[in-house]
Amino acid sequence: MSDKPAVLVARKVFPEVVQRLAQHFEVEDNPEDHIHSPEELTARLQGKAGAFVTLSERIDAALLDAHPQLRAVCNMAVGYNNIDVAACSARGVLVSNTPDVLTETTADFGFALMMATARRITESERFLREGRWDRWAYDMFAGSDIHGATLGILGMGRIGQGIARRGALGFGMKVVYHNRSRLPAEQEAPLGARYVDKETLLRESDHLVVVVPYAPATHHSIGAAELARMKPTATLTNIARGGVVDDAALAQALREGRIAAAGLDVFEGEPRVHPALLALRNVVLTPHIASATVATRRAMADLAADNLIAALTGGVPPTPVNPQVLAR
Ligand code: 8YV
Repeated sequence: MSDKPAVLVARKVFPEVVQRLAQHFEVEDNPEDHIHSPEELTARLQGKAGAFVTLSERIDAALLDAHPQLRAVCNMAVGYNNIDVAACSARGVLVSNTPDVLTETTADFGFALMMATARRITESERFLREGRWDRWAYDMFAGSDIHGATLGILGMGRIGQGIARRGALGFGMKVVYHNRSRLPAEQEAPLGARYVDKETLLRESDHLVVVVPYAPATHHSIGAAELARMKPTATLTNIARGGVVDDAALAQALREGRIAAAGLDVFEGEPRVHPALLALRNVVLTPHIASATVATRRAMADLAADNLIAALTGGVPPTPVNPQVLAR
């Protein structure tokens, strides 16, 4: 028997990262990338002191109660709505996430998705591939401008600010935002960003990008009532979490032309996608890949591993979500 603590790496990740963890731990990994049911996850956590998890693994009170030996849950994601942090804290289980390392990559993608949506890139590509392009036409796939337009940001955290920076400094967009709290003046000023109430944000945005974390308080932050307040020419981009936008209400608003188009990287109940969205032409749909560059995914995996190693070897985890657990 080894005296190394045992850990679970719940999903397939970079072999180099698994090897690094194996220098410190008895690692049970998942090279076949099997998606575990809650029962299977509970079974695989048997005897594990730590878990390297992703958004696909739900860590709740029942699972924690079945595993009192568990001391650290390290998420390879900046968002952690898959983890009941309060239940972890109450049981002294450290939770960590992967902020900062994915900010710029995710902001790049959010901006690209917004542009693809406004300029109808995937819709026009489908048309071309289907062999339907036989002439020039004055209004063929005419979309809406990015430069000079009003960029609305719901959720002005690190990623929201990254998108605002791209819009203001790169494309001459006017930036309006709504957030739990207003940014300090020295952060607003270089972007010319204007803090507005949600009503004004919805009314003024030509391109609204949603970047708030998911929590009960942000559930369906954009639903039928909010969509009704937007411009009929506006686009909506969601790179936050499924559930922040009401997908059924969005599909209906898009069908009825109440907004022009939507770009969605996240979905309620993903990897399933609402069939009403799949039936629309004025949507750009991507499979939750905003952080997916090789370098950023590697940095996220390394940071999750750094947290796990520190948490279980007496070090200081770099990015804890519930640092109060460490003080005990
Ligand atoms: C992850 C994400 O790839 O970081 C996040 O919160 O949504 C993505 O970057 C995904 O959550 C996998 O855990």
